[in-house]
Amino acid sequence: MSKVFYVTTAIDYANAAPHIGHVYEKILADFLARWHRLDGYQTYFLTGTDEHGEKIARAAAKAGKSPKEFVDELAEGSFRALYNRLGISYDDFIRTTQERHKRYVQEILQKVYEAGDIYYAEYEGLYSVGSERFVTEKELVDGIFPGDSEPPVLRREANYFFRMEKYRPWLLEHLQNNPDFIQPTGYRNEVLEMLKEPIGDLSISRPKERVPWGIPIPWDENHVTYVWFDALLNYVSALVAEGRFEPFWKHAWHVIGKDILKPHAVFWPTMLKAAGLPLYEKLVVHGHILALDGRKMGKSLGNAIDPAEMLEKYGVDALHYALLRDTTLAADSPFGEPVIVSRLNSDLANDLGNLLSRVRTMLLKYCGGVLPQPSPADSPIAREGVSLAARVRPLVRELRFNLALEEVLQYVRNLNKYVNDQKPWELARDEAKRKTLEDVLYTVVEGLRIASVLLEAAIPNKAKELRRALGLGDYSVADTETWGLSPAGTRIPEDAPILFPKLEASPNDAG
Ligand code: ME8
Repeated sequence: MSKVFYVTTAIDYANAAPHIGHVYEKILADFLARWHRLDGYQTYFLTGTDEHGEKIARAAAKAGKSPKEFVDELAEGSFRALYNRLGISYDDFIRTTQERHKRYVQEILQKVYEAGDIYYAEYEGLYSVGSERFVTEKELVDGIFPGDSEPPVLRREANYFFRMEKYRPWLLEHLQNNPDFIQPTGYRNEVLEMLKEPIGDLSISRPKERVPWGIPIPWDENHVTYVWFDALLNYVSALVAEGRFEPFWKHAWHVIGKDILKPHAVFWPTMLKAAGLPLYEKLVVHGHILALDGRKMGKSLGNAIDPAEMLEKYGVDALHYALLRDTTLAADSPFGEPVIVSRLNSDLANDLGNLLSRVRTMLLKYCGGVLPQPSPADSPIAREGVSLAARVRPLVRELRFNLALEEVLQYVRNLNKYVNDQKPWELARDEAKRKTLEDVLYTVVEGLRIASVLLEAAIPNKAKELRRALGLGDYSVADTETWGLSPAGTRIPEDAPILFPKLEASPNDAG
């Protein structure tokens, strides 16, 4: 039976440069994609940019550019370029201004229209341009929709509407029957709460005279498609255009932030149902990245960290690792430079990097740089190693990435302790203990091989570099469940750079 996995991120609004929240989400999805590839799943990973709507049109006008020119620069020059440098292992990058996407949106609109689920009506309500949707009085805090910088505006216009309310009982039942559909559970409960009361119908068009920047409604040239109806369809349009709807769609996991829960948990499933498409498998919701003082990060507050600068300073692996290890999906997570520095020093330099350099030094000194032939092993540390994947795998599937990484790091610490206890440097002084010495060193190499594979989704470059420094190639997660796959006789390279150079002090200490 072949295992299939499809993971997506929210497509970022191409209206300003990417921030650390955007990067965090892409790293979460990248971790899932890499893990599933390593664990034998046929995997497809989609990310991209959301390029239509009022918010973008306004930003373009402010920059004195045409919307197309504006989004081209941001999507390619900012978002995609940064994600490439960050090692985000996407298989496809969708932009909602691409023909392949526009064509599909029009096809689905036509289909839902013909099925009778779209009607024309006049509507009056409060509109949030920041969030690009009508909001209810109940959703406002002190007259403002959370996250917006301006209060919503009262708007009255004739639009096309999607009969969303009609699907509410069905959606509620689906959520009740599928406790894992929206995870972590706190977000699922929020959605169950939303669905207790009428959700209304969804306005899915905008008059072209007011918002010309959008996909034309196929049967009415005076209207363009509402940006959310357009954007959500990216998850399917990208697959259809590339002939990959099968086998991937049914296995879709959407990674999104908590502020866009309603569009993904309410609009999107009902849209899919009306279009006669199967539902996605899981909505993976994450909290927000906050400044270290627990406040929202913002340019105006002066407490934002620039992801490009962090990448430049600390590298791909440390940034991925710290964002995965020091956050949880269920809540907002304070994050900043000192967090990266302390994780880099403790887990990566002290525990992992140091173990590698210890074992390399001893192999070169005592074994001529050649991996010895081990005796058949049944030691506690070997048993712990081969059973590690069975503990890490469920933690990944349950979205507890921090705990999954901690599980592997605990094993690395146990390996360090094993070296301290076995004292290879003492064994080396006694020729009668030669075999024991060789077994100890082989055990450490094998333990590091296992740990490196189980950490690879979080430290993709360094995990490979670590194995290269031991003369080893690549392995799957399943290969960590067998002891002894590091080939005896392997010659390790004489020189290898320090895996994670330790940083002297946190930038805060340095002033
Ligand atoms: O919402 N911490 O785009 P977007 C963590 N185009 N994640 C954050 C964050 C923070 N501080 N701030 C934002 C959109 N995000 C739409 C999506 S999907 C069909 C359309 C997350 O650029 C946010 O929750 O405003 C979202 O998942 C993603 O960044 C893109 O946000």
